[in-house]
Amino acid sequence: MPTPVEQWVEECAQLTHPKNIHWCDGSEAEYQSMIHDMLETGTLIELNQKEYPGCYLHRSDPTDVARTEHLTYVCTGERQDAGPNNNWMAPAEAKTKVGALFTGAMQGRTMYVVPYIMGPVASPYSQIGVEITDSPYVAVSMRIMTRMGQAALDRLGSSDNYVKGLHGLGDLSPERRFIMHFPEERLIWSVGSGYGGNALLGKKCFALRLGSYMAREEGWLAEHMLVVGIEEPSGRTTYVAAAFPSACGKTNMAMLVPPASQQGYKVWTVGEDIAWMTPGPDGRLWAINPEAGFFGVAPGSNLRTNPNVMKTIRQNTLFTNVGLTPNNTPYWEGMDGPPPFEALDWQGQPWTPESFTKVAHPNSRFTTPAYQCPSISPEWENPHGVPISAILFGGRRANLIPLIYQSFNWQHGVFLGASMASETTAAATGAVGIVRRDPMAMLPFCGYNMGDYFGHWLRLGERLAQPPLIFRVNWFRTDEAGQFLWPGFGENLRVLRWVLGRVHGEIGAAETALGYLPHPADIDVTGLDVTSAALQELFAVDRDGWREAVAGQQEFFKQFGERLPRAMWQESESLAHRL
Ligand code: OXD
Ligand code: MN
Repeated sequence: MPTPVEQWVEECAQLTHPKNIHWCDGSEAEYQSMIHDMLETGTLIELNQKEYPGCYLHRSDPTDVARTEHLTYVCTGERQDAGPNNNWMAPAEAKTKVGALFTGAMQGRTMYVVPYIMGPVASPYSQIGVEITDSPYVAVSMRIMTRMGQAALDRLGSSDNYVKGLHGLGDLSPERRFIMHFPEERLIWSVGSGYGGNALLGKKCFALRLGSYMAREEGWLAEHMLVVGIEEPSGRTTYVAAAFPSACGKTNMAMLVPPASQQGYKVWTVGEDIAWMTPGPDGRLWAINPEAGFFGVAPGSNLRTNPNVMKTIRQNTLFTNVGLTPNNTPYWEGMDGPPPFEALDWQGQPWTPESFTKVAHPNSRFTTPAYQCPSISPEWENPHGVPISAILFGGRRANLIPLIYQSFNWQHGVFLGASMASETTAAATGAVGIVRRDPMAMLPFCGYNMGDYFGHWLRLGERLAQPPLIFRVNWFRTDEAGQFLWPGFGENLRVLRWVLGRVHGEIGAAETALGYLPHPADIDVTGLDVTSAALQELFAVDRDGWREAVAGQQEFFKQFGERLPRAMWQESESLAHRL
């Protein structure tokens, strides 16, 4: 009697007609043999094995270099359940349309069956997925990003409680690219892209879009958040989760190295992109990192911005769309040292510093195992997770939003997350630098109507006897000349120390229209090139600017109609009133 997963694999094979089917066991030998095959076909290029042992370069199709939100759909029976925040297609129409693209799509190719666990192998909060793919690059990437192979099949047994993901490269044409989510069936269909979040289905598709849908049904949260443990000189460690939109420094904050002035502090990495958080029996919120690796943005990474990631990616790492030096090492804009005199760009074309083009694609990435990270937390695989004391919501905003402020309470904190906006980045196709609403940094990732999502957050807070404190942060304020007002990176620890002070009731705050703001004297700026005028600006409340912002927030809220919880609207009215 075939198990449910065997049955489903058979159905997919009948649809896509692969030449053969390979069930991935997740072993090292299997990984090496797949790498070997991809070196033969040119899908991977071997990097300098002395300097970057176990590292390879992949170049994706030039039209397939970032998540494509406009081709990503949530296919619920009722359009309203997907909400105005998602593209929607009726499930039957989606199956017909995309089914046609899958018909015979794997002819002459190998179908890889990739069973995987999202979360630590033995955690009660972990979930199982199976991705079927015709891309060996996707299969090996899944081995880095998840607990992949036999362990997942063993945990699944003959159960049908897993998320199904069917992925095919198709012809890679954006015309025939669709990333379809069927949350009511716990099913994902992705065709026409081999890149990142479009193709590694455990990540955005499962851990966030389907995850958020499942989390609402089951009473937990699936969020676009890093998780860190901040250890103080006293030895006390406090866990903080932080939501930032894509390519806004989550990986850097997750691996923050305290600057020389902050000796005795240590930041431990639990996760750098996604957190699954559940109320525990003690009334606290407990978080696990569902992933096992980092799929991070390469450009801008260097020994100053993120020394830990630079050490992490020196071995066993797949690089995608970075440049290549004559020494066969990876290169990207903002990497340490002078640019190479000559190199190959991300498409393999000759490049020199005079080329006036980017050597690496702005969304070029590394895929690397989390355990290699020097700052990985000893608790990162704790099956019970870590208790979260504070949640930060941060966007990339040149003006208006202070460096940090704290919400009055949980409900106000949910409003701070719900009213967040940020400038767009290269992580998704489309214009860069446009301010768009991005509640909780989840706009591209919430698998259901965001009005209902805000309601879910509000209700979940009621179950927490000790809810995390909620803050908004903005590392990206600039002055009139466009210069950053705050140095950011490791120096953000100075701001995080205020968070710890608030969590432990050890530091005061000023009550303002926006929320609790730090007394500027409580942010330690000794040794920094931050003038008191800059500090004033970082904590100023521009009332006119805020009145305009509230009007914008309300416009955004209106599109959710009856699905918007009254409390969210009331919060925006109260803010307007306080201004
Ligand atoms: C990511 C993203 O890849 O947010 O993490 O785009
Ligand atoms: Mn992300």
